[in-house]
Amino acid sequence: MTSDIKHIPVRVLTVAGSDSGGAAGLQADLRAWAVLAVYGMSVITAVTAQNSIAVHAVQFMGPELIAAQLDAVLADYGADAVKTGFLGRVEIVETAAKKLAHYATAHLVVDPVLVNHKGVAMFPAEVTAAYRRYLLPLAEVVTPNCHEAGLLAGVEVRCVAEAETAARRLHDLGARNVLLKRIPAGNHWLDLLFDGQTMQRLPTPKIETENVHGAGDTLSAAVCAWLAQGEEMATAVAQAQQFTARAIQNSAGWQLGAGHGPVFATGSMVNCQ
Ligand code: PXL
Repeated sequence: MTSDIKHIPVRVLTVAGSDSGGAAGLQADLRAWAVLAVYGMSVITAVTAQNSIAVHAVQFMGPELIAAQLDAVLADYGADAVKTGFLGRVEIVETAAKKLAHYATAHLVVDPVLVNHKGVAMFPAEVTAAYRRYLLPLAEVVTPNCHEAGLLAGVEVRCVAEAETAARRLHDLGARNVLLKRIPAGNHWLDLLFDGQTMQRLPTPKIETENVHGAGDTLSAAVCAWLAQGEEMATAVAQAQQFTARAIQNSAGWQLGAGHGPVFATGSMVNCQ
């Protein structure tokens, strides 16, 4: 017997680069989304050749192909929430912003990938300026680490007070919420969540491991999944923090690659829904 009721899965889209090592980028997003039981789609912005140690090569997709991918999925499947990750070029930031505005994306999570794991800028300053100009005004939430927040806000971010200043500036630049992550705070980390009114300080555990490759991607993908399911921002962030901590814990003891090993979200993680 067939049912008349047609169930539609929660649909999420990442606009991101491929990590050949599977730790970060669209692979991390799709893995997190499979665990969270939402339907993941991927618009590929670049292909990177990388492993646990370094990025060896990058080839960017042309803006026309990126626009065509966005049109293909958004005009047909649609998306309940979208996240952007590795964009890396002014014309890619601009193309993504134009299309996401055109399709009136319901929830947009902007993970501003601007620095490598050492905190060193990966792209020219014009790319940061393009995020400020085109993407931040569309973002329901922007999820920088301290280095990325510093670049975007044009201030130094070395402590919680400086991070709060940066969060306020990013809100002034148009992001409706700012999740500024992994601020060093003694024996734990602090994430800041600012909605334009309340600055929440959210402690997160410091898990002793080198295996944190893809942690930021996993966090922003999880926020995106919970927003897509209709959760409020504070709840989406709290759930995503727990999910990411469990994923880091899940892979903390692994020996995979000689550098920073992957964060591996799996369905066997307890209480991950
Ligand atoms: O973790 C940030 C990130 C996301 N996506 C891709 C990357 C990186 C970091 O290098 O290469 C494709």
